[in-house]
Amino acid sequence: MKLFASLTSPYARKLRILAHELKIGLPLEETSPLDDAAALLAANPLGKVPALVLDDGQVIVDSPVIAAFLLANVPEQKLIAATGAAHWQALTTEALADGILDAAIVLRFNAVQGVTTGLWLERQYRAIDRALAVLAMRIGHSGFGDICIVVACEYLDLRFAHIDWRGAQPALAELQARLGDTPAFAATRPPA
Ligand SMILES: N[C@@H](CCC(=O)N[C@@H](CS)C(=O)NCC(=O)O)C(=O)O
Repeated sequence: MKLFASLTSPYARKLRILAHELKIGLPLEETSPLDDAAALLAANPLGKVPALVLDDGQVIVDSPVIAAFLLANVPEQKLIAATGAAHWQALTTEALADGILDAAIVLRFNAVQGVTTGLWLERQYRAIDRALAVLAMRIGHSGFGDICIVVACEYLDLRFAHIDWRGAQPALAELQARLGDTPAFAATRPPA
């Protein structure tokens, strides 16, 4: 199988860290979504990364779906409860962390076009702040959830150094300090 992804995509980084922890080989087909490469568009008509292509040609898109696929391939994994309330809690943590990424990507693509103010952008900043506060209370509920949280926080470091999430949420800072240097995080840190 191969994962269409850029080295800076935080959604892809979540999957690469997960694959590392699950000891699943996940070869990368390095692809910038903005290039609209034919191979990516053939795999994912949305033109987004990450997209996973299996050896039989089957395609899986959207990082939560790909994450679920990877986790399902290792039944003895301990990163997320297989069923029950704890399972849904962990997936909700993933969704909140991904939601921070979604808001950050809106800010990022607007900034690239020179748009840095406006009601819609302010709304994204508020969503990020609120979600960070909630995620700080969800630390330690699941290994997978903690990975998702730290991926989102480190993406803010990469693109929005002015967002002082460490000052606002010291518990997140402590989690990032604990996980950020583990081999999976170190091996997938995006180039500056
Ligand atoms: N919900 C998707 C979001 C993926 C996403 O937005 N990826 C960005 C790169 S980090 C992208 O490909 N953007 C290009 C575009 O929106 O056209 C997921 O979780 O995989």
